[in-house]
Formats: sequence, C-alpha cells, structure tokens
Amino acid sequence: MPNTPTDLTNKNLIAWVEDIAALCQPADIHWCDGSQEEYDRLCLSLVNDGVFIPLNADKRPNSFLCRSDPKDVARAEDRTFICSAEEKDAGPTNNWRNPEIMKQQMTGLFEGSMRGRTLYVIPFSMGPLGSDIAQIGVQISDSPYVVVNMRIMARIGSAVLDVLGDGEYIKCLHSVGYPLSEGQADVAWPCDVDNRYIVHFPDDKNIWSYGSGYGGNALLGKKCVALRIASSMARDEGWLAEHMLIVGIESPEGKTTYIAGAFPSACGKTNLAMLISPEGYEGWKIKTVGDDIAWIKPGDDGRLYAINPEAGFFGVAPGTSMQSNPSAMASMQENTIFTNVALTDDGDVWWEDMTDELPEHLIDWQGNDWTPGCGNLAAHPNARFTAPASQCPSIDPEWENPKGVPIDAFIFGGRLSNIFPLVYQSFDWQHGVYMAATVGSEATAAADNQVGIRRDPMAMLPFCGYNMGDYWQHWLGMEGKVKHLPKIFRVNWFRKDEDGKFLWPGFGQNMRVLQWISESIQGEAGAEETVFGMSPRYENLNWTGLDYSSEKFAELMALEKEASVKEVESQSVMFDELGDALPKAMIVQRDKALDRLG
Ligand code: SAT
Ligand code: MN
Repeated sequence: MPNTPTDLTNKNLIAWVEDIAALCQPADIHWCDGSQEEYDRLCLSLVNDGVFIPLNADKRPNSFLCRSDPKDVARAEDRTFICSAEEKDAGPTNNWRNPEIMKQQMTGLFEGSMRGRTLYVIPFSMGPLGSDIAQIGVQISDSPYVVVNMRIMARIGSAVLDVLGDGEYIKCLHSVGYPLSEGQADVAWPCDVDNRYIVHFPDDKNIWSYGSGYGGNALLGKKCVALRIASSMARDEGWLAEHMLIVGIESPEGKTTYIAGAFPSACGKTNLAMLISPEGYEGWKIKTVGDDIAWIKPGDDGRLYAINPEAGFFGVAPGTSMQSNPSAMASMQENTIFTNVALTDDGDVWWEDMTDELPEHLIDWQGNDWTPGCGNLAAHPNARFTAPASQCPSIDPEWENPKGVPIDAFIFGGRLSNIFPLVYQSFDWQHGVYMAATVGSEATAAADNQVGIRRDPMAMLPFCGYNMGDYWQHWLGMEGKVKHLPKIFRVNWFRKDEDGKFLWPGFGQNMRVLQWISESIQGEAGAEETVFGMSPRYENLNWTGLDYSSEKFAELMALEKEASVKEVESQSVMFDELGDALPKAMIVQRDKALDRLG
C-alpha cells in the first residue's frame, strides 16, 4: 500500500508518480520521509537481503560495505545522452539523441521494469532547504541502495515536500532494469548493464536513467541534476553550475577568502578541498564548503555567492589515507556506505594505499580471498565512500548558509608534467575564461590523438548539459553582468624535472600557493608579468618551514618556449570542433598568447 503523504497537494507530483507506477508496474510504492528510522530500516533490510555487509561496530559504527556487479562500477559516459530539441544545442562534446525518439525507446525499457520491486519516491533538495540558490528534484527509483545513498548526498524526505509545496521540481526517473517475476530470487546488485541509458531532457528538466545502480548513473542529484540539468538552467537564468570544490582560506588573523576550483579527475581535488597546512607552516587554514560541485549566483551586492548543492561526499576510496587526506578519513569514520572496497578479517575496510603495510588477508571487492602478491586489486579503482559532509573535521561553519559564501577567485588546474608553471593569475576576465576553457591533463591513454593534453574545459567535459561553445560564451558574458567578478588563476602541482621527478612537493605545501592567491585577491601579493599571466616571484611566496631553493623555483616557473607554442597551437583541435559556437574571444586570446610567446 502506498504511503502517500496525506497532506500532499502537489497535483503534478501525485499524477507523475501514478503515471510512472502504471508504466513500471512495481509491487509497492514507498514515499521516503527521510528519517533516521527509515534509513536504519532500509539498511537493515539490505543486510538481511545480503546486499549490505555491516562493518565492525567498534571500528566503523553504523557503516556498511556493498559490492556492485563487476560490470557496473562507474559512470557510463558513452551511455550518457543530452536530448535537447536540436542537436546543435547539445554540441559536439555530448551524445545527442532526438528527445521524442529517445522517450519512446526508453518507455519500452521502463515498461514493467520495476515488477516485483518497491518504487521509492525520493523528494530531494540540492542545497540547503529553502535556499534561493537550491533546487528541488524528485527521484523515483527501484533501488533501496540509491535511497540510502541519496539520504547522505542530498537533503531528502518530507521536509523537502513542505518546501516544494505546489511548485515545480526536476523529474528524475531511475530503474536498475531488473524486474522480478513471481518467486524469482533477487541478486545482490541488480542491473541491466548492457542496456544502460543515462538520459537528460534539458528542455523539460527530466532525467531518465535505466540499467545502472552505480554512482552518478543512479544518484541522480549529483552529476545529472547538479551539473548537466543545472548548467542548462544556469545558462537560461544567468548563474553558474560548476564542477568545483568550494573552500575558505583563513589567514592567521582570522580573515577568510572563499575560492572555487575546478580540476579534471586525478588531480587531488578532494585533497585540496580538505587541505591541512604542513608542519612548520601553521596559521593558514582551509575550511571546506564542498568537494565537488558549486552553484554560484550573483548577489544583490554585485558579488558571486556559492553553495555546495550536496550534503555528503561520494569520494574515491583508493589512495585516500591518513597521509594524503586525514579529514576524508575522519569523515568516513562512521555512518558511511562503502562500495567496492575490500573487507578486512576484523570487519573493517581497506583499499590500495590506505596503509603502508599490506593486510595479510582480505576479501576483495568481488568477494574473493585476497593476499598480498595475489595479483588482484583489493578494491576497485573507482571504489567509493558515501559519507555525510557534516562529519568532515574541516567543514566550514558557513557550509549550510542558505545565502552561500562570497567567491573571490576561481582556480583551474590540470595534471601536467611540463610547460605549465605552479601558479599564475589571468590578466583579465576574458583571459581567465580562455585559461579555464583550455585546461586539461596529460593524455596518458593511447586513445588520444591530441598533442599532449586531454582537454577538459572547466573540468566540465562530461557534465556540461549544452553546447560547450555556448557555455564558454556564458562564462564570457558574466563580464558586464557581475559587478565584482572573481579573479581567475591556473595552478599545476605536477610539473616534473628532466629526470621525471616532481618539482613541487604538493599536498599540504599547496597551502603556500593558496596564501599567495588569497593575498593577490586582497591586493597584497607581489607578482611579475610573464607570458602566462601574473606570476609570483620567489620572494612573493611564504617559505617558512620549507627548504626550497630559488633555483628550483626558477625551474618550476620556467618558460618552455617551443613546447608552449605547440601547446597553444594545439588548442585549435578543440576550437575547430566547436565550429560556429566558438566565441571569437577565444581566438583573440589564443592570438594574444602566441604574440606574447613571440
Ligand atoms: O559517479 S559519480 O559521477 O558520482 C563520480 C564521478 O564519476 O565523478
Ligand atoms: Mn566530480
């Protein structure tokens, strides 16, 4: 029997749930109230069904391990579609399909897809409840795993329906695509992996996701709503939905400047969001507002204000350790769901690089015995922890301020072993947008014919819900609309010397760069003009507690002229791809860069 809230008046929502139920034919309907009691009950039934393994309550209270189907382990970008009315509105960097045809095709997939299962209705708010910057969505899903993860990652339940009232919401439909016939036994991770579709209809703000239960394919508030649909709303409404961390940089005097930063994957974004100053250089502090996504709107005072639309971290576990990120480790100490990590003999979790010493025996992410040297990974490389952001020791007291925090700078970085210096500031807004649009990381895989860099504009390549060229134009257009625009910086923690050794120690030492950025914002930092932009001289950085020579710094900041010219010229590959949608300002900026390089 459906437990439809008795005071629900939103006719559109009631009708939508009825329509979807008629299509998907679930055995039951459950409206999620978002309570702790509901969460505990669902987790317990997942344990009873053999889906969740409860972890050792002394070591990891109220936490669970879940193992996915070995083929359903990450976002499926080739199965992700933007169905705008016109193909050119999705642009060449997205997969486009005609919305009518896609809806028809997917209606076939959803027909009867929830047979034998419960249909959960999950009202959710991306952003603090009632914030002007927040948005409300409703996800329908047949996965209880999705419900409990959504409760950590977003604000869900009855309180959201109260804020929604009779208003509009983003419709998110999700099915794992594994109906059960009478008497058929379930599997631990139901999915229909070969028929996965993650589909966005930006024109009517609908998301239809079929066949996967994993991460961004299934927790639809995250990349689907908060980036793909929100970016297209932001274009129409004059704000920004970005794949950015948000942090406050607090000076020893207690003054905080907020920055938002975008990095392609594998650049240490989560570590930066929770950075701790190194020994010998105390006083400067990072306050975490968000680790992945920022929604940014102009305020009445002409500044930009940002909220973290999420309420939790869906972080990559492998590589996370007390050395690399003690705050992340503390965040997942309890009340955490782990997916595809290894299980220790005493009922705790483990993954590659968590400890220097390897455990003698584990059960790996696929449920098999693991011993050191057995040749298998203990955890899947994309294994995740889902943890409440409120448990992060560095969380900013302002992180749930419905007004957001004022953003004074954007930083962009890639993983690049040559050409790019440690840090520089753009000459102006247009130059900064160009710097952000051309960012990327070293192409490691062979599957790339671009010279050197795999471009990932604003780290939004898989997440921009419309034409990339129009998106750049939207960024350019902020000038003139926003009175106090943030400054724009590029950073690169990963430059190497001739022997292939990192020139910069990275990790906590990055705080020195953030200090310089913060002082630049205040107009208190020294800098010199270079071909890249405004860069710090050796004496402009605070070296207290670090033995780093001016010779090494010179190497870190050095210009590689020939390679730089090649890099700028190679930008034309992406520029040409965008065709008519490429803003002219990008050509202007590229020509200026070539001029500066002589
Ligand atoms: O799976 S998520 O999309 O949530 C995370 C990621 O792949 O970036
Ligand atoms: Mn991300």
